[in-house]
Amino acid sequence: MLTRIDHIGIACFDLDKTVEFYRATYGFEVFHSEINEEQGVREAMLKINETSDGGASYLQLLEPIREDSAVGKWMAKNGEGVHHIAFGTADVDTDSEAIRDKGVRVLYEQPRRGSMDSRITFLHPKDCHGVLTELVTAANPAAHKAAHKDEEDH
Ligand code: CMX
Ligand code: CO
Repeated sequence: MLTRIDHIGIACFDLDKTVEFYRATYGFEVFHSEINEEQGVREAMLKINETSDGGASYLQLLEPIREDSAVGKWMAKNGEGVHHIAFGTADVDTDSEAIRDKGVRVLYEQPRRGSMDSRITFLHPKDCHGVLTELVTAANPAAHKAAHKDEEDH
């Protein structure tokens, strides 16, 4: 079951400058950053809020590290902007197979590694009314709660 908006993926030319924009304008801080070689991106996750399913919602800022990556190719055509949305689920395998059975193209045979060791897959934008859609299972949904509790305890 899809239980939250996990993140909105935003393509940008300069990750550091874009992070600074979100910090200075809205006060959002970087929760996590990494390079995902397979996806061809440098990325920063800005946590917006925790969600009732034990997860959280983020903005995912993405800077391509290769022109031929999915984000690099998209930016060559569109410039900066919203690249995809991602729904969170406790079970990406079951949910993506159920969606595949409905005739929507799921881009990966098996989910792959996403941000913060999550498991991710994508649905083809042409089968989703023009929206590239990602499904995400967090590495350890309970970890969000544990981290938050720790903050409260101090
Ligand atoms: N949103 C909406 N439409 C999109 C799109 C997007 N992000 N990316 C491509 N499209 C559209 C294109 O506009 C094009 O439409 P037209 O034929 O009408 O022009 C069509 O889809 C095909 O696009 P393309 O430019 O030829 O690109 P490809 O088919 O080579 O790749 C896709 C498209 C979706 C298969 C590829 O981007 C992909 O595999 N994406 C999943 C991986 C990914 O996006 N990784 C980066 C994020 C990582 C993360 O979130 O962690
Ligand atoms: Co994403």
